[in-house]
This record gives sequence, C-alpha cells and structure tokens, in this order.
Amino acid sequence: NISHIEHIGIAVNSLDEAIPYYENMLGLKCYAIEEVADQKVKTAFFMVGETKLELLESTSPDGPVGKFLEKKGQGVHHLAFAVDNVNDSLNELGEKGVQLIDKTSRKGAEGLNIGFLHPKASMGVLTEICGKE
Ligand code: CMX
Repeated sequence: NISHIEHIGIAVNSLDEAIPYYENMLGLKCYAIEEVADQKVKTAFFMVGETKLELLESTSPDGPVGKFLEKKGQGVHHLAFAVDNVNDSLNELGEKGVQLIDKTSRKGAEGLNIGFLHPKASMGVLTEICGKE
C-alpha cells in the first residue's frame, strides 16, 4: 500500500550546476548530498512538502543514470512511491505479474530499502518503491 510520493528522481549532468539553480532560483534548500556506490550515483535531496526531489549525478558512464544521460539527456528519471515494506510489496507486485528490475530490495540513499519496477511495466515511467522496512 502506497502512502505518498517519496521522491522524484531527476538526472542531471552536474550537481554543482543543478543545486544552485534549485536553491537560488526556486528557493529550495539542499539538505543532504550522498553517494550511493551501488547505484553509481551521487544524489542531492530537497524537501518539497512531504515529497523530496532527488537530483542524480552519475559517477560512472556504465551506471543506470550515466546510460540515461547519454541516451536521453537531463530530465525526470524516476518516480518513487513510499511503502511500508519493500520486499512484501515487490513479492505482491511480482505475483500480480508486474515486470520487476529488483526481485528483492537493495539499500538506497538515506538508508532506505529500495526496489525498481521496469519502465515497460509502468507505461514508460521507471518506478521505484522505497521504505524503512
Ligand atoms: N525512464 C523511462 N524509461 C527508461 C528509463 C527511465 N529512467 N531508462 C531506460 N528506459 C527505457 C529505455 O528507453 C528502453 O526503452 P526502449 O526499449 O523502448 O528503447 C528500455 O527502458 C530499456 O532501456 P535500455 O537502455 O536498453 O536498458 P538500460 O541498460 O539502460 O536499463 C533500466 C534500463 C531501467 C533497466 C536500468 O536503468 C535500471 O535498472 N534502473 C534501476 C536502477 C536505477 O535507475 N538507479 C538509479 C537511481 C538510484 C537512486 O535513486 O538512488
């Protein structure tokens, strides 16, 4: 059961270029920068109500965001829904026949458990579910 949109992931060429735009032009505050080595990204977080913006800079051209930037350029990369228990949700979605990228959860930014659904399953939207459990 999805409670809210946890974050929107945006692929950017450079955090050094993107963070000042969000801070100085849009008046948002970057509250954390974190590298997620497993995903080959460096992330910057902004709070917008109960939803976050997650800017994603690639740390390697063969990572998911590196490939995305090369093929499509900067832009919205994924949508993340908050759930209570990521493995329970992945099992439920798998049983319903949803095409999964992750069959079991991985550790993402902010210590959250994360799992991805294939964009082909979600009408072209790369979808993440994430949660504390
Ligand atoms: N949104 C929508 N569609 C996407 C996409 C995205 N972000 N990334 C790839 N696709 C589409 C491609 O356009 C392609 O479609 P077509 O077959 O119609 O051309 C299809 O998905 C397959 O793409 P691909 O380029 O052949 O495959 P990739 O090797 O690039 O893998 C994906 C794509 C989604 C499986 C891979 O990026 C992945 O596993 N992502 C999950 C992990 C991730 O994105 N991590 C970064 C964020 C981490 C974080 O938030 O901490």
